[in-house]
Amino acid sequence: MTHAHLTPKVSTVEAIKYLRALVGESFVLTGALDLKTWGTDWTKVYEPKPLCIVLPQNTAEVSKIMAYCHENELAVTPSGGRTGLCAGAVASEGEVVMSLSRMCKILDVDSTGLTITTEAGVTTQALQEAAKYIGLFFPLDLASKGSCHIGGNIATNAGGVKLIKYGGTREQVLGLEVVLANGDILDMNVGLRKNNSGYDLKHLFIGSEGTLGIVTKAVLRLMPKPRNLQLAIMAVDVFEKIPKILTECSLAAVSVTAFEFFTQVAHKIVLARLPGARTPFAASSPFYVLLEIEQPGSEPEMETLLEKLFDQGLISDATIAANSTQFKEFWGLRENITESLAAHGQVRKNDISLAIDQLDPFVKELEKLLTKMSSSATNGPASDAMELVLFGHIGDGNLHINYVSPKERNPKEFQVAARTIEEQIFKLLTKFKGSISAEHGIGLTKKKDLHFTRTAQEVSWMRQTKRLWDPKGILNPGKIFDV
Ligand code: FAD
Ligand code: 2HG
Ligand code: ZN
Repeated sequence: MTHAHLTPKVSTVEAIKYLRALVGESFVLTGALDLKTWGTDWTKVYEPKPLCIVLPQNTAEVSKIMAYCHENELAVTPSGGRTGLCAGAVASEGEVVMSLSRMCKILDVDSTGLTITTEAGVTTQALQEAAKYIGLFFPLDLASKGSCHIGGNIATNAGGVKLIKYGGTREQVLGLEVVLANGDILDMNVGLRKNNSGYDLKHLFIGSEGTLGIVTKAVLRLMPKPRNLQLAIMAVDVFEKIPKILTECSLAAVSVTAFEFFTQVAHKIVLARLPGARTPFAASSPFYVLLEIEQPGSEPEMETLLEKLFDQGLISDATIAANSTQFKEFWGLRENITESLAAHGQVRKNDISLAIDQLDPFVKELEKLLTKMSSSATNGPASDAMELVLFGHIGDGNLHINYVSPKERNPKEFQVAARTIEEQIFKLLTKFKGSISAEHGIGLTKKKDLHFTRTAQEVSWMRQTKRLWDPKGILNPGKIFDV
């Protein structure tokens, strides 16, 4: 089995034999459990069917594997930590899965130039720890940091919880080394802060979801450590107050390092599913905002800000984390939403973004739409119930909408029911000029919806770009769009 546009020139047996000779017997996996495990990501919707899993140990091996696959028309799916949420790393049509897991060395940390040079298979957390070790800070931060690779972060242009202050992955990348479809090694690895000498090609690969090249190395920005972080959870009674709170933060000139939100439903599910989780509030509230600020001076900026927000009626309750244990607990209430939802039921995910001033009008229309849809739906059994759970990086205009039904529900029916609502939401989103993907990417799950966000002209240029860099279409075929 392979993609329709490819005609493999070698048998599976020959390909595996060649790859084993290249990287070593034990670094080409073909066992049923390995194929299942490595052929999928967090989405778990598509049936994994890779040809094999190959684990190169350096760029030269990646290059030889690509040259062989190019020559023999074998599809290749690059694979990182497999935490992706849109089936970008799924291999369901006989692809060679190229995992960068063995390429996990941090090569250099420069505390003068404030850079870190790394192989692509290093986890985000390992980079954070390496920076911390020398008294610096790597700002990319997401709940999957213990598993996801920097190569995967770059390929998805991951966002995370600190984007509001430091930017996303794209903003951290100073240099890249990429192996192209034909095996050529493209070194854009100089890592200069400033370099206006022609097109900055590295940006093409950031967010390209493994369709243009295999990221093998990166030079990334480091930052001075943030000083004296303060964290508060605020209870908010109506959504429209959340953007207003953000405005007040800006007017008060506080340095916001995270501005996250979740609904009462999300909060309840975390409290029910996360061992030891506690709510800091006596009464529940429809919405919660997690606000982290840097408070370097002696002024109690967080207290002053919260007082102001109370006086203006923008928040109904708030608690400031009193110590590092509470700091972790509060963050846990936000960062464990995804895991808690997965334990709670079947989940389908949206990851939309809007301009901040469009958030409130959009949410108002969304509420109307959902009321209309639920009143027109017939009442089925309890197992068919569908909850919409909202949370996300609201300070960036990024709203995660998770559709959740009990595990007992027929999975196909669940997907159909969730899709019906999703389509209406995407139509609404178009009206507000939003995007169907803020940070997770398109992969397989959202490719049919690309047109909601991108014009036909844009997609046509994307296709031409893909054909230029990968004329045979062997790199992660079928992801983002069909060529
Ligand atoms: P994978 O899932 O392995 O792959 C993702 C894509 O990148 C695929 O298309 C793959 O082919 C490609 N790829 C992987 N490695 C390479 C490489 N070396 N070269 C070229 N292409 C490659 N995402 C966010 O943006 N923000 C969040 O806050 C966030 N939180 C999350 C929380 C949880 C609990 C989970 C499970 C996921 C979360 N994610 C988040 C999604 C996910 O962690 C990110 O998309 C992450 O960047 C994926 O990295 P990965 O190494 O797991 O990549
Ligand atoms: C987050 O912000 C991640 O926690 C995951 O991007 C979002 O599960 C989701 O929908
Ligand atoms: Zn997110």
